[in-house]
Amino acid sequence: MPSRYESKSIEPKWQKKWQEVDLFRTREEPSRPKFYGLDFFPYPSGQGLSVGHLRNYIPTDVLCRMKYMQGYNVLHPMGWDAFGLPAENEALAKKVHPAKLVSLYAQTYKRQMNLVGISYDWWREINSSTPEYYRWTQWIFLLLYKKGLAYHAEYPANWCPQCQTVLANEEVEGGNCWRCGTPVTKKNLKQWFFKITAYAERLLQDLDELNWPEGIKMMQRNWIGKSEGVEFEWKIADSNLSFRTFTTRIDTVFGATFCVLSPEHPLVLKITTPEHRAEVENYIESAMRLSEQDRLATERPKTGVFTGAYAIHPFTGNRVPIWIADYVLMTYGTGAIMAVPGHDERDYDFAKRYGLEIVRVIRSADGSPDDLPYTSEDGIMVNSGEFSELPCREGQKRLAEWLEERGIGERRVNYRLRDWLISRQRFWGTPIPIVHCQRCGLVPVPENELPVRLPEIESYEPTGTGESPLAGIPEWVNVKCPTCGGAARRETDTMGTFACSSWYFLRFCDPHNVKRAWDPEKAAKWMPVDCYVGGAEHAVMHLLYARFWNKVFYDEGLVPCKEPFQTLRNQGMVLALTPYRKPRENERLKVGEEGILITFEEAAKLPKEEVFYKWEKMSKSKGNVVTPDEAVDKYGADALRVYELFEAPFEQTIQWSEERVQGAIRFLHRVFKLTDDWHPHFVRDWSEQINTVNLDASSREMRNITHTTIEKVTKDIEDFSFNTAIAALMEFTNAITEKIRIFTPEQNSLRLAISEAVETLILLLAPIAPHSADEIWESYGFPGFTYQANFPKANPALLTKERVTIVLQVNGRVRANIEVPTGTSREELERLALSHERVQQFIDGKKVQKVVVVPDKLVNVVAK
Ligand code: ANZ
Ligand code: ZN
Repeated sequence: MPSRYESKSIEPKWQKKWQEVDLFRTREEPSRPKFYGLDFFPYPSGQGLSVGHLRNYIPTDVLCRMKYMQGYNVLHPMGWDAFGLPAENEALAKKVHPAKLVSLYAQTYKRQMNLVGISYDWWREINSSTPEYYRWTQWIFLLLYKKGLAYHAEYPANWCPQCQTVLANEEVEGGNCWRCGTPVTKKNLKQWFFKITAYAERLLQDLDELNWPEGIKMMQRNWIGKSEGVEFEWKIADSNLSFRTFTTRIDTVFGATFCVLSPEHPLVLKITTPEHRAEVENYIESAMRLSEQDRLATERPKTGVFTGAYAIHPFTGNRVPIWIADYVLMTYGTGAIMAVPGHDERDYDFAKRYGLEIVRVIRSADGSPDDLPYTSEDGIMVNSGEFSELPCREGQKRLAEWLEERGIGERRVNYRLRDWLISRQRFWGTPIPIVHCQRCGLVPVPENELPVRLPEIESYEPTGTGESPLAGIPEWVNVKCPTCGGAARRETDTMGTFACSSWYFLRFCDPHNVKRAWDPEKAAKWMPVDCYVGGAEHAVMHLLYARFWNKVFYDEGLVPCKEPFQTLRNQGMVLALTPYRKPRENERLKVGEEGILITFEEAAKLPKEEVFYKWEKMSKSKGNVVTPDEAVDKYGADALRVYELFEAPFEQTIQWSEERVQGAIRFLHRVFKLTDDWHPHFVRDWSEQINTVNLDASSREMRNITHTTIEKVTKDIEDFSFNTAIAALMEFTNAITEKIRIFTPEQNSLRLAISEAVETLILLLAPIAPHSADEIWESYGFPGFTYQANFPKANPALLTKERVTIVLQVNGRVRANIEVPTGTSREELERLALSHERVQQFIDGKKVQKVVVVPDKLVNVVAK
């Protein structure tokens, strides 16, 4: 029996044994309930994993292992999100095919995951860049195309000049490329889109049912951005043209003193008068250079130009000037607004800048001060003709009806959500299975010709013309039209990787199917994912796209559930201490930096006052990465697991600490020591006898501790409260150690109770520190693996303590403790307190005025 946690000798041994019997191969016994636990599938980068990534994988592993031991069929798969720019860029730099790189990196990831004992079913491993996988991504593309949910359209795409590719709106962060930080520009290209907007309302409504972090749901709601308002028509003065505006505040319409069209609005050049033409054209050109994000930035000064044209106000008949300004977007509402400077911030700034008329049409309801712009919707309408003195909300209804009766406007719902731009002008992605024929137009590649394979090529250099490198391979591009047999060209764009990750959770249900993307019956067995775990950075893109596709599949009868991910959890990061040197005189720093990154060796050589440290996310560029390999070598996999779980609540960021890992090691040593002190044959026969003998008080107490620990650990793991689960196991370990210390061989009932406790400890520990648990399990002579044993179940009859400690106070100060049976009556507690020697001593000579009794806790005697 080992008396210490020796990671080096036990961990490789158990990993090998698990692998030999394919222990984690998914069980599919029809009589059992199912549990699908999933980690976001990673892009396997050349850097390999850091201990930071494990904060995602270890907790899911603990939950999945527990569920399996509880009798569930557990699906716990892993795969690679292998397409995409990073691999392509690296392939370019290293002149190696991206497929080679990716499979190499995936092997490293897999090895590192195994190194910490994650229980993935590798039989289900998938790689999104293999033809066996992307064939079905293409099949799904065609399904969407057939349903009218994929279309080809000209669009001023976000263009990253550095990556030389188009970016989705979601990939633009503050006007910059999310990947490389370069400012994003616009480029007009024909692009493929998925019509996610058709599902906007369902994507919004169904969020309510999900067990997701509230913050992520909020971000999705904001991204979908539903707003209810009124759309109505404005006639242009002295012409038969008109335009429509969308407003959420029709109650302010009497304050509309001008209108603003987006610079891209098709009417602009038609209505601009000759004397304003040059200025308008200049303005349009400068606006085109800005990203949507820049144009919306509230802190930017509002600029615009007058077109020379006027519109007729539908309520007052007044002539109002029509301007163009870049803060009005063509992609939202109607691309034109009624401007109400008295009650809208942006319109107010604009009117101030250009000296346009500002009128008040809303006042506060209670007469409280209300400077302009006054934006509250709780006010009263004024200066609004027959609608004056109506509360805003009432007015909104009446004004909408007025417009509807006259047929010049109607209530409308608008969404901020845009269609999903899927085209990428890159090589390393799923080819879009479409052929362009001069005669037939867009022709889908017939299903039996899928996959459209990526060609083997020498160079993946982007063309920089906005076309993918595939366009430079005539043998691949030039094909016969599947419909008419004439000359045709393949689509050369590939799909962004969010296509691959929008259905991979379904492929895991049926990973080797060569006839279908997945068998709907298999999906019906496993879906939805019961617990999905990953970083919060996927709040919008991945999680919204995957929900959208799942809904399309649901409508097709391919999946059983409206939502793919029932429960979502976001793990905290692991930060590493990173040394910096203070800048020297005349030394310039990059924006956002406070010092110069140095290594620990450099830091050791510098004078103390020149060095400072920061806690930062682990990354290769910072040189602060701790790899699983190093950590496992130094501390052991189980110690690493315990450390990461115990250090802080699951969602919280932790600071990597060698000292604290030592704490985890000490805990594991204590467990080994305890089991070493407890004879194996004791543990083997307790269960038959424990219900037949009379247990003494000490044994009953042991059993109570055992069963309350089972209950707590089970619930805590279920709730992702791993740190408190481990805290409970630490206390449990101490309690057992104490009982073993006082145990003498003639105490037969205590022997049984301790044996139960020891076996329970091993099994409760099994999901958390599986190598150690199996080692102890074996040394006790139990067959197989802890993974195959039943997870302990708490016996409800043993959950209440038999005896409790009551604190006795006099005038609020603790004077004594007594032990009584749980549930002792108030009267009896009062009697026991008043007759207690120590209490009597303190009330001696005083008059008892009151006795406060809190059953099972305390008695306070108030005496003066
Ligand atoms: C007049 C008005 C008065 C407005 C007022 C607001 C407050 P949400 O809630 O996000 O849907 N708007 C409409 N289309 C626009 C576009 N293409 N580009 C920029 N702004 C646009 O916002 C709707 C409001 O945003 C609309 O209501 C409109 O301004 C503006 F006191 O109309 B409002
Ligand atoms: Zn054709």
